[in-house]
Amino acid sequence: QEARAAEMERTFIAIKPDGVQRGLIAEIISRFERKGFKLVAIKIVVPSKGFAQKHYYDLKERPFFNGLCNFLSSGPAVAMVWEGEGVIKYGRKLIGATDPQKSEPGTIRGDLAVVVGRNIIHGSDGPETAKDEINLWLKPEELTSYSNNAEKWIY
Ligand code: 3AN
Repeated sequence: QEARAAEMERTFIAIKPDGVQRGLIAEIISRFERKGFKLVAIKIVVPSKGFAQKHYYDLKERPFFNGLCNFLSSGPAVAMVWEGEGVIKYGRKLIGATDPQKSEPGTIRGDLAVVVGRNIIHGSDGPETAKDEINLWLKPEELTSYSNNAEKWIY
């Protein structure tokens, strides 16, 4: 059980400023929590513009890059690390397609968002990105590792 916990997959999830302003923090956390994923780090931060540019570095050539960085740095965001088997891929499933017009009902964006520029949540898209984003947003001492009673019923 201890060994398993040490190897468990982790992903970086952020509630963007629109999600925070709309009072959706608990709603979003609840969906990951009820699924059976474990919250191992959380903080609320106002990202600087430079920080947002680092986070979205891969999109720097896209026409919406500047607006996107302004948006992410426009107010508090909630930075989280979630842990669990398959959490990177399944987290993306919980989130839904990038464009809320295309995300299915039942997903976070499908249920709670309307346009791509205000899609309320970010989730890492693969193991490498997850590692990079966790390192970018959180200090090692902000990450926890613990077992709870639920996991022996989940796994
Ligand atoms: P995802 O967040 O689903 O991984 P990405 O990585 O393709 O999607 O895009 C990152 C972010 O860029 C999206 N969450 C969205 O806020 C923004 N974005 C993507 N496409 C557009 C677009 N056509 N116009 C405005 N913003 C966009």
